[in-house]
Amino acid sequence: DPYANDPRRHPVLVVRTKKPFNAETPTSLLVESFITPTDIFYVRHHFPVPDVDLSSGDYSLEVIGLDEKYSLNLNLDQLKTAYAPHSVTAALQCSGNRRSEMNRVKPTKGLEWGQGAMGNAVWKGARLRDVLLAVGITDSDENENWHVRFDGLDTDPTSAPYAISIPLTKAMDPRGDVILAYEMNGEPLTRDHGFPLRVVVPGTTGARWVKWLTRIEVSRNESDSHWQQCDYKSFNPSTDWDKVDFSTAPAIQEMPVTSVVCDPQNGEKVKLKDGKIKLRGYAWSGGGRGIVRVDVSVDLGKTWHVAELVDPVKLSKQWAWTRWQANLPVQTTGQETEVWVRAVDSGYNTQPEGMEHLWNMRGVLAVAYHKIKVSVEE
Ligand code: MTE
Ligand code: MO
Repeated sequence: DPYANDPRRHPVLVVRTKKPFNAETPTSLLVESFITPTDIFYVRHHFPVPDVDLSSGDYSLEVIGLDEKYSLNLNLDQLKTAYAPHSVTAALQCSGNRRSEMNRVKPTKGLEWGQGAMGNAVWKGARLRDVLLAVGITDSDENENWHVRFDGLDTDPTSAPYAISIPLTKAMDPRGDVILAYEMNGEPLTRDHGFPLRVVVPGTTGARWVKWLTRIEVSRNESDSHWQQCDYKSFNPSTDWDKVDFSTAPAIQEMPVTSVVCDPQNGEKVKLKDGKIKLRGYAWSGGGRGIVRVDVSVDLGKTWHVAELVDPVKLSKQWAWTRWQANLPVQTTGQETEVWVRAVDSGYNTQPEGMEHLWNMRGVLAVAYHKIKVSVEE
């Protein structure tokens, strides 16, 4: 069993698949803290978890500039001492977060994620920009359309590593905060989250945050891996597996704005307090666009209330999520009440109303209004 050496996990995680291990955080716990504790942070693996023993000296990071003109080989200590550490608070979200809501329109292909394939953490590591400068990459117009490829230590049955790329402009942006992280929430990375090293690409979808990072290469082209070329892309609802041409769509990088009601949960009974119900959740947008407003409705959008933003927000370079809360007056009608939430980001982008026209065969970017039903009791 190639999975026999996988680490032990927290029992509270909601397991979607065991081998490979894929599990999400219950959203009632997500909303409890700005920083998601590492042991209950969602886990998304394609393969068994690599087991790196730093004392054996086997681990190293290879960094290769364009056309192999310059290259570096670093062990973890060398990376830590040669490059100034930088900390970033950033949310990590899977492209397929909330897929189960899209599956209610029509089944898609992918893990049956609820709303917990997302978390917010403090990451610390070397700036990728600094490492790329050391292999001869400069700030120039010439490399505007180049890419940075990342390989993990985990491999598929044909021995191809999990591999992905991001645009070089994001990697080189001095304010882009892309780091090669060796710490998560003040501790060395755990095996499930990429020990000893992972890429952190704030504002960008989880698939690009390569874990167990062992190789970086600057290239004129994107990674030619399956995951870069034939996954993590979206199509219109009429495109299905038999007619899809993956080369026609760009890879998902930045993610669109999303928001979720975490408490109460769908189907829960809620007690009125002074004629009101209390709602709590999270909101986030990609590309560093801060959340400027969260709207909630308990009457199918006839009236909207502005929720209070719990965590501080900036308009740009806002990588972290923002929790929100609202106290809303509700009539008890004996019927279930629908609660809707949607967020607006600093580009005034907002969420579409329903999943129907957002539907795509891979079930990614499921960012419609989050709608839940609760029964309200006196
Ligand atoms: N990196 C490697 N090497 N292998 C993987 O399977 N999964 C990716 C990304 N990095 C993956 C990886 C995906 S799809 C996501 S959503 C995030 O890691 C999940 O990170 P987490 O498990 O730390 O939450
Ligand atoms: Mo993902």
